[in-house]
Amino acid sequence: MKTQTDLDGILYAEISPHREDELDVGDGQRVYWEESGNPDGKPVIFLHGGPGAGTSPWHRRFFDPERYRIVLMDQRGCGRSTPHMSAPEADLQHNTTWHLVADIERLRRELGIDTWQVFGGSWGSALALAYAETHPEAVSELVLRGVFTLRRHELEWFYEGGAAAVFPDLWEGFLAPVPVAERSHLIDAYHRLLFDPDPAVHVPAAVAWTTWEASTLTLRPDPTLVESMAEDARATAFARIENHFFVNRGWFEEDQLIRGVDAIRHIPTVIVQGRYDMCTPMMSAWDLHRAFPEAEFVVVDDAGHSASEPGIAAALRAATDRFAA
Ligand code: STX
Repeated sequence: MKTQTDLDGILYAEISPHREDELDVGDGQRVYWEESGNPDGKPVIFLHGGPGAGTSPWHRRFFDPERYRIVLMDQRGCGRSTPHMSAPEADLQHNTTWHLVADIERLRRELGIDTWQVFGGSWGSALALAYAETHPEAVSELVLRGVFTLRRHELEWFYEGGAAAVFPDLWEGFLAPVPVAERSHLIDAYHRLLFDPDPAVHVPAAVAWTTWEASTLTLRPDPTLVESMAEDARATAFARIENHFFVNRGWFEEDQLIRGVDAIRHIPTVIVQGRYDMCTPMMSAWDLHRAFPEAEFVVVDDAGHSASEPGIAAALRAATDRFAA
């Protein structure tokens, strides 16, 4: 991730959790969660990206620790949740969007929280929309960044060659592990590679998949971000989980998340989008804004995808500060 120094003066100082635990969600899965900030503050749940990226300590920094009760959760199979999907016997049959929505709701009840703010970027925005549209009564506000809704054209843009128009150099690295004959359906081809039991096949595929994604998240190259994401075990879980969700289109009907917004238009919402987001381009945030005009729509003109982009981080913090007041 970007170094702390980059975000000093934009986000809150780094803090430690005062509570860490795992929730047994059944299916042999244990979901890591932690609480930091003010135990009597306004509850917020942070939903990380990927899916499969896990949370990081700097994710606590979007929230005023004096005013927020900050909950971070590692979604099934990644981060500190177990079993970790880098394991050779990784089995993703109990890992779908709707399992994650149920896990979030289970955690809310476990923590005795009536309503909470839901803060999610990228995949986290898709999960936040899925959760809010399923349990609108549990959501006090929504903060969404880098909107992603897993529609066909979004997946094709990033994983089937659209963004190659901007990054032909990096795209060669994404194609490299895939046999030439299989390059017309890259998500499917990657599915075979990532779930091959041989680490000599699945590890390089996972690293190539993750390197492509990590290299295109920021307006300017960020080698530290790429290096941290492309480490073998982390990349394997990330690429497998993402690929599994994308092969299955998130278990959504096409356009389900945007069509479903009528259920949540009463919820105070901020949408933050980088103009030069190459991973989840602005078309999706725009479609959401059109369907949900009550939400505040903030376009950051000099930013890519990542929440660590200074303009994005500042807009997110402004949103959480306003909702805390
Ligand atoms: N995946 C987009 C996403 O949620 C299509 C995502 N990509 N990278 C990230 O998230 C991290 C920056 C969180 C690793």
